[in-house]
Amino acid sequence: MVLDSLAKSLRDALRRINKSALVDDRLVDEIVKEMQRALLMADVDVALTLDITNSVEKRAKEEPVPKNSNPRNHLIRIIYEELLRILGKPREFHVKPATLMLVGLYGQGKTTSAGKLAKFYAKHGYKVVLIAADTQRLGAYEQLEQVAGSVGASFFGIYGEKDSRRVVKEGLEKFRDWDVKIIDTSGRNAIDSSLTKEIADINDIAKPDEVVLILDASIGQAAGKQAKAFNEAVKITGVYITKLDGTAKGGGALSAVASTGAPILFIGTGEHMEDMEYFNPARFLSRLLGMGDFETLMAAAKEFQKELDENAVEKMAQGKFTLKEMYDVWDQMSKPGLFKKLFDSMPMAAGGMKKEMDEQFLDESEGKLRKYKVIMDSMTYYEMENPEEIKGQRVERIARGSGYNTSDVKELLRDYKRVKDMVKNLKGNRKILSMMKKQFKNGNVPEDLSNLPQ
Ligand SMILES: Nc1nc2c(ncn2[C@@H]2O[C@H](COP(=O)(O)OP(=O)(O)OP(=O)(O)O)[C@@H](O)[C@H]2O)c(=O)[nH]1
Ligand SMILES: [Mg+2]
Repeated sequence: MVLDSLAKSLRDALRRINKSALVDDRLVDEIVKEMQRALLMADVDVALTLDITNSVEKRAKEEPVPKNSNPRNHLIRIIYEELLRILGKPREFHVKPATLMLVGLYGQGKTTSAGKLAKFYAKHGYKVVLIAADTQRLGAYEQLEQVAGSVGASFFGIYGEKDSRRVVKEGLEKFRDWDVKIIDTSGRNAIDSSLTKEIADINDIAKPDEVVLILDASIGQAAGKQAKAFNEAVKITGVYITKLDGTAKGGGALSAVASTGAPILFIGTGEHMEDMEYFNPARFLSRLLGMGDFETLMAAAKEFQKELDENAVEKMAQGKFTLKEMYDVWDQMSKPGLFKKLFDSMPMAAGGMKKEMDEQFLDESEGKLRKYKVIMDSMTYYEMENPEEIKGQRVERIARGSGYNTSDVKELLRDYKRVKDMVKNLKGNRKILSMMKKQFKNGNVPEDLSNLPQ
């Protein structure tokens, strides 16, 4: 588990809030003190820690509790929102054909992460080549070749060649038709002029879509300084923080990098090739706090409130329901039961819709949902947004990437269409629409945190 002890302290604090009969200043003070201790132990910067915890204290003592919440949930929400601030903003990342250059100092995890990224892209059905541009370290060629073999990616290197520029030029030329090219560059002990020059040259030759800085989480706060220095030397487009599984200082690394404004794109959570995750601050925090569905419920509550204002219940009924919406719901609600819970909390039972939903969709076996998620993971952003374009070759590529058959992909598309039609049918049902609106207006949105798994 990532950031074990920070997670444990924060979870204990939330549990305590949930159990307390009364939210008073004394409880807030104790919780704030516990948060301070936990964040500092995780190597989060002192000033940042104080900023966050002071803000929690002030808001908890001064902000009125919204009428659709209660003091306990309100305090938890404040803690969640303040902690989220230290993780930075997510960067949209689209899985599509691309050239990636990985940079970083010695031993940060560049070569391992190159393999993980190759596997990630291959899972999406793309043809990937790993290019060995680390011409400095002995054995770098063999290591990358071995990694490429283990993830089923192609490999290019020139054995014994010292000029990384030549390797990159020839590699890109030879593997021109490959979808994804990942360049593993050489490290140094520190950022020096030879490293910046080498990276700048490779950058000119390869014109990569992404320049990803690889940083070892165990350096804690120092990751922020490194991110800044690299960003000044070469423009980085994202950061990959490795070894979050094996350090107590991960909180420091994440928060320090986020505070430089460099987006954290991925995290490495183990030595195996599948131990990598796309980094989404809100999702990461919900999981850390042991509330897989916390963010979703919050987001849903907020979203519905907003939609109400914009009259978007009708908008949704008019059709913005792509695979992306469907995926987000599934992805965030790891348990299908929660999906059902959300729908149950809507007053749809009145129409035949809920029954139909149950039959068609919600009560499907977990296996099917899991299968659909894997298939959707193999789709590109464009495909998720435009499901009607998924046919022919695309179906085949997605099937190949996910390890399922084309018939499974088609089945998913059929089910998606059914749900979409159901949502669309809402449009015609004025009675249900007006009931939904009234319900939302009453603030009757799912925000009951007391039932969440502890
Ligand atoms: N636990 C854990 N170990 C990791 C992770 N990422 C990389 N490692 C390990 O870190 C060590 C160094 O990784 P490399 O990928 O060789 O690092 P590098 O940056 O390519 O190193 P140089 O080529 O020497 O500059 C290896 O033992 C990896 O197994 C991770 O996310 N978790
Ligand atoms: Mg390496």
